[in-house]
Amino acid sequence: MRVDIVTIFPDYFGSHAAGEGPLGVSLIGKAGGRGDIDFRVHDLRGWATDVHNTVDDSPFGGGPGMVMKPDVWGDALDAVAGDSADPGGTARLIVPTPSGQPFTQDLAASYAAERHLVFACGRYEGIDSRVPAEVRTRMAVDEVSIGDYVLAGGEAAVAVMLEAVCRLLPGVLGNEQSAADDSFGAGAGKMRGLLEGPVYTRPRSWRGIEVPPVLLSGDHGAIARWRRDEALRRTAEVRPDLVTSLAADPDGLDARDREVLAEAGFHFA
Ligand code: JF5
Repeated sequence: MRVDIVTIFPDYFGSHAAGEGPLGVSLIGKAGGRGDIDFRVHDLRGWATDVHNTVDDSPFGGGPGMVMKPDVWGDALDAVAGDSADPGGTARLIVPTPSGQPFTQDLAASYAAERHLVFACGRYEGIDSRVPAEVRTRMAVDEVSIGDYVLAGGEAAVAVMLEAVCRLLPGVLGNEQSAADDSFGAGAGKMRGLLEGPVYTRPRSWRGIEVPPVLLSGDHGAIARWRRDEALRRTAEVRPDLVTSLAADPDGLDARDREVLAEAGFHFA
């Protein structure tokens, strides 16, 4: 996979070749180091045309802050994702913004299946809205939010998304199963749509707290049911919206699930 990142702060990402920054460490660093991902970080100011390397201007219609200039972004994206840079025309442009569609595990999985991702990091009040509109006439463009809060720029959101994507690439994760089984696991797993319940390791007793005995029982059916019960309780407690979604899916909750949720005080709509 090829990944291009356009930003006015290329230093944020460090040199992944030197193992620096969010691209250099952990799973992403291993993926880059093994050649599974070809990362390229570009300074947007390289496409500015005036002596001050200006990338922003005042908003039409007035208001606070600055808006990133469409001409600079247009030339940058032509160079990084345009026809000559991407002969197959297979690039997908991802623009982090609080007003985008939610970034989900399913979206991460769809990005992990792409050949070429281009991330456009906005700053200030964002990028002139004609840029995504025009680029969309030639390639897939996703305006994506990683959550309901406002960052100073898209760089941290790109680091988050790349970490979610890279661990799904074939061979990147040490344990292939754990990517499918964790919270929001993208696989066809039986825990899909639920948060992970509690996990334990040795010692069996720690500071007077015992590991739940069922986990030591060797009864794999009982363990699986207990884990699902705990996952349901936790999800009902902290993410009732997820339980409501599961309850709306005909295959989402069985009778035992509904019993556990009722005992936990969850009321179905
Ligand atoms: C950004 C203008 C982009 O703040 C974010 C963001 C929040 N959730 N998801 C992304 O992106 C950076 C800030 C201001 C455009």
